[in-house]
Amino acid sequence: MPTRRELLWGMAGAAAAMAAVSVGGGRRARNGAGPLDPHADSTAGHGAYGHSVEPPAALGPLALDACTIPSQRTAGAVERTITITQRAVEVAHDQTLDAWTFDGTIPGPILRITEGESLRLTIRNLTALPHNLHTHGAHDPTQDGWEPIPPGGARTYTFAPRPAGLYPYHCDVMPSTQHLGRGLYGALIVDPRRPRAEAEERVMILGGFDLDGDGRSDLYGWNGAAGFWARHPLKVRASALVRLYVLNLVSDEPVATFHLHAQTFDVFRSGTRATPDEHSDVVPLTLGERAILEMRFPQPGRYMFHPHQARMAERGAMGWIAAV
Ligand SMILES: [Cu+2]
Repeated sequence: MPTRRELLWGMAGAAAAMAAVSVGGGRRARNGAGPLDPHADSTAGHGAYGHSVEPPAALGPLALDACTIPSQRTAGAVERTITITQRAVEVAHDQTLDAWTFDGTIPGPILRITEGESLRLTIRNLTALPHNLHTHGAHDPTQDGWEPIPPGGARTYTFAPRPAGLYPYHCDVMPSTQHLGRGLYGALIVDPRRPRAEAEERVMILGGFDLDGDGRSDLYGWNGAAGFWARHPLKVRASALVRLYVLNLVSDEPVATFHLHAQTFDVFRSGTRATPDEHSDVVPLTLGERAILEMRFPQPGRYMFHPHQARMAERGAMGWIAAV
């Protein structure tokens, strides 16, 4: 039987979904070239592409940096406390998700550790429903994080994540479409003992936003906001080695791709090997799958990226990389 909170959520979600259709640009998406957004940054080419989802107006160009630019490689053990909260998060212009978050953001904080070192995570649940934080990869199974943490509860897990690679962490409480669709996911980078080459590093997590709570994503976005990277291109230095940590946390589609225009990249699937598995311009990622991509942009300019799934690209997941 649904709780009062869930009933309220359902009502609010239904209203949001109706707004998504009328305001969020389903109409504009279908005819391909909606009216130009008066707020659009002309340098981003926003609007001219016909991309219909506007990002939250309050988010400036640096707003998602904390979820996008990882810290430097760490040495030694890492200890973190992560708090699960419920809060309203604007995921597109005038589109608010009644979100569950790790530390207040979608996605949660980027976790980083060197292979073999100890990671100690304390998870506090300040919401009214059970949640947890389960980390992918190999570790002590008693420290996996699958146990639901009751409202007001906390648990601590200590483990040495292995092998080196890129891993998602996420809430694993059922139904996972809801717990992922409302924002409970993030990235864990496990660096190899022998450091990877110096690079400009960015983490890009594709998520779906289930505005009406029906288990189906209504909007999509990289690092917690639909339309953001179309307005505010991901900036990298031309000619520098760029390393993208790309994860697919969309819970209700069997596959998503990362496709880059005008440049190709090395693909390190799951980031667990030192040599590339392939070289391409598109990489398919099943649910929870991820890849480290390495590329350079010798020619300054704007390079489009998006999932090749049209529904996702048209509903917020198209963006630009600006090599400057
Ligand atoms: Cu949960």
